[in-house]
Amino acid sequence: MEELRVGVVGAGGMGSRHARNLVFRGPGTRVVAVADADVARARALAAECGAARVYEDGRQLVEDPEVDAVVVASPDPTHAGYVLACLEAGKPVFCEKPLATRADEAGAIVQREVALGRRLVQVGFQRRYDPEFRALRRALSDGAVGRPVLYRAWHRNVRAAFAPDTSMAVLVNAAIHDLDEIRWLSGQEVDVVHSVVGCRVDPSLAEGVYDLQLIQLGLRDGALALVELNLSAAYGYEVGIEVSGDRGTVTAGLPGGVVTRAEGRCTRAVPPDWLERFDAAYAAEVVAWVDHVRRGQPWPNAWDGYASLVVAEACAEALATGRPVRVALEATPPLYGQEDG
Ligand code: ISE
Repeated sequence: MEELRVGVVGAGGMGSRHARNLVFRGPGTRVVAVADADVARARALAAECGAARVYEDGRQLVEDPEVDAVVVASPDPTHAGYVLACLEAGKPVFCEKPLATRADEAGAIVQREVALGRRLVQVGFQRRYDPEFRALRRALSDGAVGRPVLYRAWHRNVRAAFAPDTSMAVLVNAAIHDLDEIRWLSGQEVDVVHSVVGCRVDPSLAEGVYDLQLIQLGLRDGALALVELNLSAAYGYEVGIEVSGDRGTVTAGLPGGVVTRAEGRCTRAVPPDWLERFDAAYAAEVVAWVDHVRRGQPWPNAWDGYASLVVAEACAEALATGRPVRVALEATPPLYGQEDG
């Protein structure tokens, strides 16, 4: 099988992580080009990955005929533009989440793919490749807890990875994972955002920017979901979910690993960030992407990226108005169908 020649747009934390995973943990690929507005950073990553080409402008990388497929891991607001450029060039693209920062931009990507009649976009919702979350998904589909009626998720960062200037930015950069996770685990679309309330934990944030949000959702099958998102939890990075069914509960994300008993204490370590917590998932998702590129079946796909943004916008509206917001999501186009990875 021919080697896939990959170009990486964005040489920051996630771009570097994906590039290294492709080079050192992903068989059948070569990273041939790196682009970043900070050319020195692009050059350093290119040197590490053995990539010959360096660009300041990601669009030039997308158009490079030596590049077969693209990883987009630039700042969130630039994602949609690069993904559309990849679709114009007919190149498969792995886009770090979020697919866009607004639902209408993500909707334009879906429309473009539907017009092309093939799927070229995979979105970096890495939790879908985490062994523990996948085991929980299997337990649910095996009926281990009966009919799921409540999804109770938590998502805690030590501190925000960036300085959010709006509560919407918090939803789009961080809660988007939880919204996708609930869609994936339940196999349901969100029907209504019952409420979103917020609290400013980090006093350096502007007033009205909530780094702690509690999100209550209703799913189309009548099940409920509650997400606790806290970007300023200080003590470590934790992500988990408990799903209650009508016969039991199943939980992923409880502290695991080595237990130390010393000095009158019994302790387990909590990871400092998502790079450590989801190390295996990040490797698995790009390895799967390479395979998906060959089969033309990226997962999670552009529809997943779009649907989660529609819910995020409804959450922002519920937060701003204090009222429930019905989620107006059109029918899934047949191009996407019902699937699991
Ligand atoms: C970050 O951008 C991620 O994608 C992490 O997975 C998430 O947990 C974190 O909250 C985001 O800021």
